[in-house]
Amino acid sequence: MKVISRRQFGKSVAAAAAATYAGLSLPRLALGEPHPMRLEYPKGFLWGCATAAYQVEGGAQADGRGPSLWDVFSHTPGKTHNGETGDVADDSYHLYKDDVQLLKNLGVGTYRMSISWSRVFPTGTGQVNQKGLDYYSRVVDELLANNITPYVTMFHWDTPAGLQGGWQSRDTSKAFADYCAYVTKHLGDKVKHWMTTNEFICFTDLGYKEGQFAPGMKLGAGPVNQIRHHAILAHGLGVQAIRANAPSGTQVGLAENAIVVAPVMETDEHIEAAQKATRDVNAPFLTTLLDGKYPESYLAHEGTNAPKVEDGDMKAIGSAIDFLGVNIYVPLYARADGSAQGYAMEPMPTSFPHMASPWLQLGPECIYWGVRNVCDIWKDKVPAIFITENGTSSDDVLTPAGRVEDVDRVMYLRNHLTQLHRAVSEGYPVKGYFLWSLMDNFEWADGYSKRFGLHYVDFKTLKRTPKLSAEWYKQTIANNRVE
Ligand code: PNW
Repeated sequence: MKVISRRQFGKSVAAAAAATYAGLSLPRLALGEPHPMRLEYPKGFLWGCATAAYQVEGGAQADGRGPSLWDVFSHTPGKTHNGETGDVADDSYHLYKDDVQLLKNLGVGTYRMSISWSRVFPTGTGQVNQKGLDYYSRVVDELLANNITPYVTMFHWDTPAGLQGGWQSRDTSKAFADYCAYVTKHLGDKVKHWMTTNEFICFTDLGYKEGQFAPGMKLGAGPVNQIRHHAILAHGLGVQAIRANAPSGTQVGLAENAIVVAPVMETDEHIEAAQKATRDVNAPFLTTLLDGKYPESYLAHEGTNAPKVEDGDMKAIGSAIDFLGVNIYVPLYARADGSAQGYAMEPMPTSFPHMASPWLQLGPECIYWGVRNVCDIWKDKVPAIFITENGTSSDDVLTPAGRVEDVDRVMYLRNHLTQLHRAVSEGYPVKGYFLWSLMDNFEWADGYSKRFGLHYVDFKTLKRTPKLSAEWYKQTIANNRVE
């Protein structure tokens, strides 16, 4: 039996394709020989890590920072695990140089971070706090000096507490645009990639409808729809403000946890059903933003609770974006069912496997369908796509030898990157991947009880220790393929 060596295979793809193995037209490799291409990513694919200001910075009152709704919420008894707060978190406010070295050691080309609005504008609007802006200037300089490109999110949930009414007020959307304008004016020469907001649903519905996140309210459908509208309006006005104040060539997008609907099986009818469902389940946010209008079905469903829209709002909301960032963790499933809407959502069985966070159900194909659905549906409106978050919690244990054997995290990541590779190889414009997260941090209502980091953080000493997953990610980046 003739065995084609790796080198021959690489040289002559055509010959390899024609080779037959047991009657099938498949390239022939020796059993166990690694595929010469393995799961390689394209040259220039951007590997990164993500964090958010309130989750890592600490320094809650340092240098004139004003309180955010998350400071207020986490200090309210009963709202977070054990009453934990982001007062100190990873103290990245003071240890940012160490954190840049962690990034450098991983070999990442980029870092997604966010700016704490109330560091720059302590009450959200009006008086600027120069020291707050200076901090971000130092962080960005440190990243650039280490050849790491900053991708910066303007708002990752830490609404300044000084803004009366928070997202219930339309003025907050306008204040956000002013804040974006100011920040891009002052950092726009160094930062070329901006995201306006992170995950609409988490600072609107979870904060104002479910009450699980700041500010912990439980409002009805009318006010909640108006809050959602203010959130997407803030994004739209933010895009306009960034474009008006940043040098040309600046790229603007957002990071959205587009809800992923995977087809129950990959046949045309079920794929079509999953894509119809994708439009519907994302109606108030991504669908409206990319369509530039609210879907008729959403307006009809909400009736008198539909949002009040002013002239110019939809134009701002539908502003063209340079890239779409999607945060992808979990799938939902749909099937075609012959109904008027064309699909049925599948209930998730209680036996569906999940990671250390109960909500973090394991279905790695979600990253493939997350990319494919939005690109198929919105095509040219999504010129480029980044995975702005993907990762998992794990019940990490630091051994006396100083190791964390987080094989479950490695399993999660490997399977997601395998599925992402499928999207890339099919030609979807995925440009980069940001792993959530660089290090363990303040996991919102879960406090410090859920660890998402590649680095283990001892929250007493603030010592960072690379986990097995950090070694794995380093290898993956170095070889530009799934390891
Ligand atoms: C994201 N869900 O939140 C956030 O952007 C991060 O700040 C956060 O730490 C990370 O994911 C891990 O939770 C999510 O229920 C919150 O599907 C909830 C969900 C997904 C993402």
